Amino acid sequence: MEKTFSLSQFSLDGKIALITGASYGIGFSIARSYAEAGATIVFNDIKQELVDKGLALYEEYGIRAHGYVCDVTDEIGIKAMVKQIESEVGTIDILVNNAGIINRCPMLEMETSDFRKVIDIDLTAPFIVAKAVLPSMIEKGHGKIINVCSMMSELGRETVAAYAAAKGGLKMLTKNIASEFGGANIQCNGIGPGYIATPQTAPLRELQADGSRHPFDQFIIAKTPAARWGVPEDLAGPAVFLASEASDFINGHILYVDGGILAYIGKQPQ
Ligand code: NAP
Ligand code: GCO
Repeated sequence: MEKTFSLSQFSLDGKIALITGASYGIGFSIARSYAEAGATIVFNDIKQELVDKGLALYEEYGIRAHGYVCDVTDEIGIKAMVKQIESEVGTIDILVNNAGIINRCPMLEMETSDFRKVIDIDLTAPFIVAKAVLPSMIEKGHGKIINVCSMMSELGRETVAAYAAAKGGLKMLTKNIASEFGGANIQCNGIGPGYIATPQTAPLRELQADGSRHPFDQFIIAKTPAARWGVPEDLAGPAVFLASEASDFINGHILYVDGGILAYIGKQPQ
């Protein structure tokens, strides 16, 4: 009888994965799950101290990761890093565009230069890194690109104009890479984390002077059917799925991992 399914479809054995900005937070958690699934981990971060901190963390979990210092917005630097990875580790099978920043600021108070910086890191950099790894993927005849999108790829809110514009753009870059390179057996999908407890969202969860929870923290719990913040580990399974053979016929899709936020209109008045 023909075998239609095997758990080995989820294996990343023998694959080389580059995860950007993965010294800690969501990137680290995705990388850890890839290592667990059999992949060799390569990551970069913007400063040597961060890379060293990341390497120590990977080692704590028994993972022999390869860390590089590189700013994702530096096109020449990224090209050189990808070349170096190819000669030191091997060609990249899986790219996760994870590095990102947020600048929370009311739109009328935001400097255009600050808006541009968010677009540069959260949208232009995934283009730069994808462009650097695609030629080898095309040559190899396969590749997976996973862009870390956001609730803000779909929704807006006060103070995040630049971030929402960048993550909305990243959703469309994802669909475009899928469209342009699907024929070369390259799948480009997005993962859209909900509100995840990481240093990036720490200011939204800070305890108030009187010991009560931050109003935004309470707002998120009420908006999330799962009634909790996500943790980076919630992204592990979905991220492995999108990097594995199991998702080979999924292309240009954004997989939201949000505890149900996007499905929910909000609590009814009692
Ligand atoms: P994080 O804790 O701030 O980690 C982001 C990482 O990217 C940091 O290591 C950061 O280094 C690095 N980075 C920033 N700019 C860089 C650059 N130019 N070049 C190389 N590395 C750079 O963020 P996170 O919460 O784990 O988020 C990871 C990704 O998920 C981001 O794209 C974020 O937008 C997205 N996301 C987060 C959430 C959430 O709720 N946390 C939800 C949806 C999407 P530094 O420490 O030096 O900044
Ligand atoms: C914010 C948050 C969000 C999250 C995330 C949601 O200020 O609203 O930081 O943007 O980080 O991207 O998916």
